[in-house]
Amino acid sequence: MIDLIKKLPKAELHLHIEGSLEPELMFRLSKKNQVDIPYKDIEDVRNAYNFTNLQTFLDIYYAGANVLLTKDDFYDLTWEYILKCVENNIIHTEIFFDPQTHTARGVPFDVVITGIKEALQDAKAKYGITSCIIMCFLRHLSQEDAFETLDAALKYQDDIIGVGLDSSELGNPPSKFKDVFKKAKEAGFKLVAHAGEEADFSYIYEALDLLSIHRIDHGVQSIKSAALMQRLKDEQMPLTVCPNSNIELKVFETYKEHNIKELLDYGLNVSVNSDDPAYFKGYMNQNFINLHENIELSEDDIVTLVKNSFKSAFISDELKEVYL
Ligand code: ES4
Ligand code: ZN
Repeated sequence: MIDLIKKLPKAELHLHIEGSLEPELMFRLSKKNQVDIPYKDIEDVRNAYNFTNLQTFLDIYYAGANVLLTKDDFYDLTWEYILKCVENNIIHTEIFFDPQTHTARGVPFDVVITGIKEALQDAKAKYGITSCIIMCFLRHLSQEDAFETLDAALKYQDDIIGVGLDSSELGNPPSKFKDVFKKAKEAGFKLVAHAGEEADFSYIYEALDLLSIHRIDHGVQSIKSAALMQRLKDEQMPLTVCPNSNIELKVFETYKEHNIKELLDYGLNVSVNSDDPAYFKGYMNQNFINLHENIELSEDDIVTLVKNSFKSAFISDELKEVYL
């Protein structure tokens, strides 16, 4: 089984590039840019990665991102993730970035997007890896702030395929961003949103009905509503599930309690993704291996999960045919 997991060409649909910042690169950039980080060594960092919920993770994740300043920093960050794609046999990836985390520190939007984009161009040239970029609004900030971010992105519509919604979910429902998602839709962006990660399934209904999203990020709380499950199945709405993340952030107490197999058996369009792999103990293959070691998944289940990623990717029908 582990052989099959490693050998299958895979796609990733839910990956925060800032969440792929490994401690080694964090230290290198901290020294180079003279930005302090609250750790004395790599071991100290690993010890700090002990989360009790989403917010305890986000506090550490935003602190880590402070070391990213220049175009080269964003290039190096993205390139290191691409090398992990090669190791994990990921042949297509859709990458989230959080522009507000950087513009709030005075790092221009242009520096961030250009560094990421150039690494992705090199990934295509050197490894044939295809990719797209999705810009996320931070939901703990205001809708007005999101509007400013959307305005900055309009210039980069050739580079940014879609917009998403991430950060602190509880207390920041999708309805808060209804108007900015409407504008993003009119501008032609694909739409996704984190929903039903920690918050209840009403957030998933809001994301579907008020934001008109094309995919749900996480969505594991949908299991609490039979009506919602039926709808997600009927619409074959993609759910980009992130098993390691859910365990590390205590959405489920243990791997054995993870509900991905129930979602899959019900007929939902679920995929496996790594979310913030530098913080959640592993990249794509490790997510599959952990699932395999804790949950009874057949070879067919693994193949279905992988196919669902390609099926739900923001790529042309022609490229989908090639990949499927
Ligand atoms: C995130 Cl796991 C998760 N949830 C919500 N927002 C995020 N940003 C980065 N990782
Ligand atoms: Zn996420």
